[in-house]
This record gives sequence, C-alpha cells and structure tokens, in this order.
Amino acid sequence: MCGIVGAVAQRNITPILLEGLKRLEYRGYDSCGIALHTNGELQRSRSTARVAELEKQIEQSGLSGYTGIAHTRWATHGVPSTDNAHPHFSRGRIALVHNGIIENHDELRAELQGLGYVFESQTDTEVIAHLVDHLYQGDLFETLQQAVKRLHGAYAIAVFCRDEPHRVVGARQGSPLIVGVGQGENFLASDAMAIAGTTDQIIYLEEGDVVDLQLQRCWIVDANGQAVQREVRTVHAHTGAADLGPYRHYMQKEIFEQPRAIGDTLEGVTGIMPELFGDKAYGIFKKIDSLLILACGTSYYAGLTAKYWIESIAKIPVQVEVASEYRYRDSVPNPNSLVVTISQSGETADTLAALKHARSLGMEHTLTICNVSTSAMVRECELAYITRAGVEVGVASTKAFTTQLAALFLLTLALAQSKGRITEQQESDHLKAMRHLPVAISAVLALEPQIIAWSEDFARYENALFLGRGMHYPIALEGALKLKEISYIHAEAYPAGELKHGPLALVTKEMPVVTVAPKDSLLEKLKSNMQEVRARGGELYVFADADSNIISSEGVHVIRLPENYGQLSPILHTVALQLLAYHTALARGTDVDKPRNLAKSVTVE
Ligand code: HGA
Repeated sequence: MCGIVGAVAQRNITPILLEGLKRLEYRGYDSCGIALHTNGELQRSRSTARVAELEKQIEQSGLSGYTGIAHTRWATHGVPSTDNAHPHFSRGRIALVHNGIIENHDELRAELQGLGYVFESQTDTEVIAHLVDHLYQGDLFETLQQAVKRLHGAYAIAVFCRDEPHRVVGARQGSPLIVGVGQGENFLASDAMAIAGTTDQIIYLEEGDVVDLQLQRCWIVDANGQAVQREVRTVHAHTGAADLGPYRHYMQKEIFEQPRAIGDTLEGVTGIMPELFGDKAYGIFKKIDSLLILACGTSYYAGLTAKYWIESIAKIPVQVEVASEYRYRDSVPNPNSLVVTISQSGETADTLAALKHARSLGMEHTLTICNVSTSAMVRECELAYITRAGVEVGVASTKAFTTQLAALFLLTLALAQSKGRITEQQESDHLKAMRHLPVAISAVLALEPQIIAWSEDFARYENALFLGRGMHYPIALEGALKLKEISYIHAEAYPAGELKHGPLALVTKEMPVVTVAPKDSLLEKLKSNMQEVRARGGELYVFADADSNIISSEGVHVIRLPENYGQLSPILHTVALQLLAYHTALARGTDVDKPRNLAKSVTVE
C-alpha cells in the first residue's frame, strides 16, 4: 500500500526519493508522485503509471531539489488519478503526503471550504494539507503537532513548507513511519528498505510521535507533546527483490523459491525448544491455557491450519479470528491465552490494531510469526518467530504462507513439549519430516507440466469450488483465495462435508470442483463427497497423494503428489494449488504480480 519517502539534505535528493519509491513498489500502488522545494517554490510531478514513468517525467522536466517528499498511493478515497495522487498542495505553500485514512475528513473539508480553501482532489488527504496551511504561523513542526490533534483515523504524514526550505516534518498514528538519520541530512520513509543504501541508522517512530527533520536536527515529541529520545538502530534492511532470473513473474519465482525459503526458515533449528520463539517463551508456554490467533487473508488461513495442528498435537484450545472483526467485536478475554499474530509484512493495520485491542483487554502474552524482523509487529510482541521467506514481491502470497506454516508447526511442537504432550521420539520424527520438506516441495514443483495441462482447461471457467477436509480445509480456502486473487475466477472453498448443506446446488458441468484429497482418516468420506459432485455432472480436479488410491476416470482428473506427508501434507498441497492458480491466471492473461485493486502490504484499515 502507500509508501512514503522524504528527505532534507544538501544535495539533490530526487534520485534518493525515486529509488525509495521503487523499493516501495512491491507494496502495491495505483499512482505516484514527488514534490520538491525548487527555487523557492513547491514543484511536483505525479503519474498514474509506474514509478519508472514518473522518473522519465522528472528527467524531462529536470525537477531537482534538496528538500522533498514522495509517495506511492493505493487509493482509498477517490479514484486513482493524477489529481488524487499525492503530494497534495495547499495554497502553493504546503506539500503533504499521507498513508492511512482520515475518518473525519468530511467534517474537516466542510470547515476548510468555509474558510475559503478550494479542493482539487477527492482524497481525505487533501484536508490535512489545507488544515496544516490554515494553522501555519511560521513553524511547521508546531503546526503539525496542532493539526494531528484534529485528525481521527490513521496516518503517517510527511510534509514540508515553501517558507522553511530545510525542514521536513512527519507524524504517525496507526501507519508505519521511520526516520533515517544521516550526516548533515535526514530522511523519512515507510520502511527501512526504502532508504537502505542511503543510511542504515533508523529510528522507528512510535504511535503519536511527531518528528522535526532538519539538516542537523532530528527532534521527536510524543503524543503528549513531550520531547522524547527514540533509539537509533543499525538496520541492515534487504535492498529489495532480486532479479526475476528465468521466471516470468515474481509469483512464479516465489513459488519455486519455497524449498529454499522453508530451508532458511528452519535453519539453525537443531531441536525443538520454546526458546526458538524468544527467551521468555518457556515460562509463557508453561503458563498459558489457550491460544488466540489473529490474522487477515492468507495469514488467517495459516492460523486456521495451525489450529488443527495445535489442538491435535499440543492439545491446547485455539481460537482463530479475522483481525478486522476481532478488533471491533465484544469478546471474552482470557488473560491466560497466548495471543499469536501472523503477518507477512508485520505492518498489517488490522492485525496491529487487533493486537493492541487484545492487550487492552488484559491479554499480555503475545507472539508473532512474521517475515520482517524490523516490523512494528515484531517490535510490539513479546515473542517472535521470523520466517525467512525473503522479500515477497508478488501480491498473492506464496512463500510467505508456507514459511508461516513451517513456523506454526514448530510452534505446535514447542507448545506440546512445554505441556509434556509429546515424546522425544515424536519430536525427532516431526523434525526429520520438516527437514525433508524442501525435497518434498521440489517433488511437487516437478508436477508443473501436469498442472499447466489442467490450467489450460481450467481458464475457461468463471466459477470454481474447492473442497478439503480437516486440516486441508484451510488449504482449500487458500487455494480458492489464490485463484480469485490472480485469475479473477470466482472461487469458494468448503469443508467437503458441507457440500450437501448448500453448495451442491451450484454444481453443474460448468462448475469445476478442486479437491484436496491426501490419504488421511477422512479420505473415504471425501470420496463420497466427490461422488455427490460426479452425480451432478461436476468436473473434479483432484490433488491426491501417493497413497490416496484415486484414479482418473471420466470427469475425474487426478494429479498425485509424490508422497503422503502426514501432518505436513497441507504445505505440499498448498504448493500444487499455487501452481494451479498461477498457470490459470497466466492462461487468462491477467497481471499476475499486481492483481487489480490489491496491494501487498495492507497498511490501511
Ligand atoms: N486515504 C489516502 C491514502 C491511502 C493509503 O494510505 N493507501 O495505502 C488516499 O486515498 O489517497
């Protein structure tokens, strides 16, 4: 989602701002822009195309400056258009970018219009620019502190003023913003990766902070207006995604990276121990009597899969909640519950808010499974397991999901050990199976040609049903989500036993039914559900495994995964479903890495 970069320096910062925007591109955006202090005036360039286009535009105009801000926008208020793209100006004096949503924008707009301000965009952001201009009396830092008191909602803001050429001011509440401290220059950005290479000295702003950046000054006040010192950390952020190599899309590359990603995620795990999750994990795992997992989207399905594992192996009750629902509903808190958040970026606004909500209800023990070690989620949780998927560029999550599953399986084993519910032999068998995952995944990837053959056929459908049972039900959900995200085929997933309670009414020749069918205790029941589909003319696409004993016949297409992988089978079946979604999307000619309307890092509510 939106990305922010800002700089105050003694050199032309245009290349730094553009490079920062490129590094934030993976988050997803629909327009971009840059504003600079040039010859005593505010100048800007905005585009609804890619950052590369903006760069060309800037090369042609020769725009340069020592102070400025830049932005990638993922529209929430107002269509993606040049007028709605940030930076927004007010009276040629204030330039401002924003990430988040201002909930009282209507009220503020009416007030500012009453004062004579003319709005050029449909965004909520423009009200902040005019509000800052209205309150400005010569000190931008003071002004922003006053302005944010009028804002309801979430924001990360970077702003500069024509009349103070060597100053950029920032503020955050509910959206990420960091400061990069340089020598005689300072920076603002949505994450450390955006300015990696320029500085590795990073301050993570806290909720309510307002920061004043000048050439030699980085001054922060907290939500109460008190001056605060925030720790400056040395952060070696990844400098972005590697080349595509032989792959056509990042998603394909990331699917094929999964053996490496899972291997890296498990690297250094020499045995099962709670301390893998942090020094205090042993005491906490001993104490807790249940888990509350909070997540969104794909991460939510990882949580659902973990519920099956944890309840079956560690015998601890698990509740899994969609973060955006949990944060607003009345729930009954259990102070002895371990709150587990799952997020690829560690900046997912809904999950962060749900975490805070859980804490406010008295649940103090928190753990996160996250792919970014410097993220807000990791900083805010007591315990963490960092997956090592590497930068994920494709909007549809692949390697981040399977590495989350690997981490959650480790969590299952560590919890089971803490509760004395697993033998040493079982631990070592599970660990052996986990270590074999990279090889087992490679064998599934080798099925690609068979999956391509299916996808050519599959691409003609407009709807699809996915079925799974037990711990493969969340995998069916994830398979359906992948397909809809990137191919735009409407797909729904059901636990197969639910078929007769409704979705069977949809089954016709035009409704393919993808079935996740490994050999497990529910397979025979699943086979009956498959018969119900065939009896209505539905076409079955079955992902079986070496032991499932399902053979292809008319209307029943079967791809057999090479191994029966027991408890870890969800990970292997996921890989097959990812390939099906990818190749179907490819056959339909969609923009696989940047599906319409979606963003990678969901930093707004
Ligand atoms: N509400 C603002 C910014 C949106 C945003 O933060 N997206 O990630 C707008 O619509 O321009």
